[in-house]
Formats: sequence, structure tokens, C-alpha cells
Amino acid sequence: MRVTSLETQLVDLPLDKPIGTAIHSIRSVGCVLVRLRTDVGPHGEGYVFTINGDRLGAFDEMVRGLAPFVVGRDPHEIEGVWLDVWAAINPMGHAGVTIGALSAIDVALWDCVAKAAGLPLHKMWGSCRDTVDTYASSGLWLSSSVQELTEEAKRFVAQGFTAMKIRLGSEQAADDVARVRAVRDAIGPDIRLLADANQKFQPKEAIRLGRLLEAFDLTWFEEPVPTYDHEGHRRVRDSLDIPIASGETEYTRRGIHAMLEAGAADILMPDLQRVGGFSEFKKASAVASARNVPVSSHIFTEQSLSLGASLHNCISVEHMDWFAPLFNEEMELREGRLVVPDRPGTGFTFR
Ligand code: SMN
Ligand code: MG
Repeated sequence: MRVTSLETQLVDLPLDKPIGTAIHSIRSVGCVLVRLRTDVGPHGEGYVFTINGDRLGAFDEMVRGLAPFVVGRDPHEIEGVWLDVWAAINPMGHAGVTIGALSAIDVALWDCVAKAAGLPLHKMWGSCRDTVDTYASSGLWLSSSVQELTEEAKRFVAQGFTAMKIRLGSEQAADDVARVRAVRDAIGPDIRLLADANQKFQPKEAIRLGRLLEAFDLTWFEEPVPTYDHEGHRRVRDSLDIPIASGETEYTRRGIHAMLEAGAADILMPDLQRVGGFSEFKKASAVASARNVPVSSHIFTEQSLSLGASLHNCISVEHMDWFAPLFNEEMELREGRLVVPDRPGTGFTFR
């Protein structure tokens, strides 16, 4: 079996309405779709994206620039491709566009070999569950009014979600508290509520806000301080009873390892694109598992289900609906959990 071609396609997916977090203003997500074709039929698919499609051409150029490492090769040589690309990108650095491009290729290779074997990826890797816990994340933005927050929260409950995530980062802590209170009041005590500050705060601000939010039974407090401030994370973590989640902005298993070494978080959240694809996500999870730390995947919901079903320490996948238009298949929510598809590869194919 050989990879015969690597093709890319640029797609812009507009959001229903523009949204904002403490550090993002998002109208759309621009994706580079990556397809690896083979001489025996099955092809593999992966993608990378940028917010609003900004500088998306850099990803396209980088992915296509890595084609010589895959085309003509047996797609089962995933680890070999990884090592060769790792060496080749050394001068450019092992973060950002280089790693994102490698991620898309790695995901496409795994998708390809699982399809060729006729197996869902989670079964090829050894599955431990066929549904995965999730939380609604396509809402409760910092840009939503309090009324919109309560409407969105009730809609999530009506859709069958049993957990959801609100974004923090208001200029006044009292406003964040009022927004969390409004959502907690709307959903009652039995629905889990998570909060994400998108790196907005200094450690003392985060600790102060966290103390005010302890009354609302938050499941976790995510990225309370900038990603590189591992020591600040640890101070926040030591000062609060709320579990700290972080890691979506770290690159490769080494970034995740550095967070673990620093005691920065109770839950690590690798992002498929930034961590370096399925291969590296699995390694990052193993590093976390050695410290008995759980992981929860960041966005990339459809593709992360295979990981959620096969990594013993993966406690949940984030439910984000932005990328659903890319795929022929739809995600299925059952009793608040996502059903892991029993279809070959990732179980999701580009439309
Ligand atoms: C987030 C996700 C996607 C884009 C921007 C921000 C957020 C999350 O940090 O964890 O959902
Ligand atoms: Mg986040």
C-alpha cells in the first residue's frame, strides 16, 4: 500500500453569529482539508484551521511542503513519517504552523490505515468505552448578554447535554460572577458547569475570581492565566478548590509534560492540532497517565472521539459544533454522552 497523492482544499465555515472570548473575535473558522490518496482505495483525511481563516495559506503551504515525506510511502509508517518530519522542521521550530501541518498529516495517515484495515480507530487502538462524556461548548461566550446566556444554557439542556462551558474574562469580576450565577440558576444544581478564562488573568486576579466562583460548583476553571505561566497556574491551583484545566495551547507531549512537571493543572486538555496529531496525543496522554492526571480533548470533537474511546485517562471530549458542516456523518448524543461511531477510520468523512 502506498500514498499516491496529498491534496489540500481550503474551506471557510462561517459561524451562525460572531462570538468573542477574552482573547478571540471569531466570525468563521478557515480550514485546510488534507486528503491522502492511496493505490488501494481508502484515503485518509485530516484538517487544520485558523480563526477567521487568518493566514490560512501558511498552513496550506506547510502541509503541501511536507508532501515529499508521505507521498510514495506505505501509510503504515506513521512513526517514521513523524520522525522524518520532526527532523525536517527543526530549523523552523516544533510549534505553530509546523506542528499543525504535521498533525493534519498524522491524523490522515491513521484514518487511512484504519480504513484499510476496515476498523474504527478506537478499536484498532484498543477501546475502553463506546460512549464518551462531553460538554456543550458552542455557546455561553463572553460576547453573549446575560439573557442570551440563560437562553443558550436552557437550549443545551433541552438538547440533552448534562454539562456546558461558560467563558470568563469580564472587565469586572462582579460581572463574571453574575454571569455564572445566571447560568447556574438557569440549569439548576444537577447540570455540570465548566468555566474558561482563555488566559485572561494574572494569578492573583484568577485566585480572587475563583474564590468568588467557588459557590457555583464549577467542574473546572480553564486557562486561568497565560499558557506559558505554569508557575502562575500552580499558584491558582493551590489556592482554589476548583480543579484547574489547561493545556490546549501547548505543543507536543513536551508542552504537556512541562505543565505536569510544574503541577499546573488537574486536567490536561491537548488540542489535536497543537499537540501534533493522534500519535502525539496518545503519547501526551500516557505522560499524564503516569501521574494519574486525566485528559480531556480540546475541540476537534468528531476526530477526538476515537481518542476518547481508547485512552483510559480521557474523561471527556469538548462538544463544538463549528466543524460539523465538514462531515457527511453527524455526531450522536445519548444521555449526555457522545456515541463513538463504529465506522472505519475516524468514522467521519469529508462532505
Ligand atoms: C476556545 C475554543 C476554540 C476557539 C477559541 C477558544 C476555548 C475552548 O478555549 O476551550 O473552547
Ligand atoms: Mg479553552
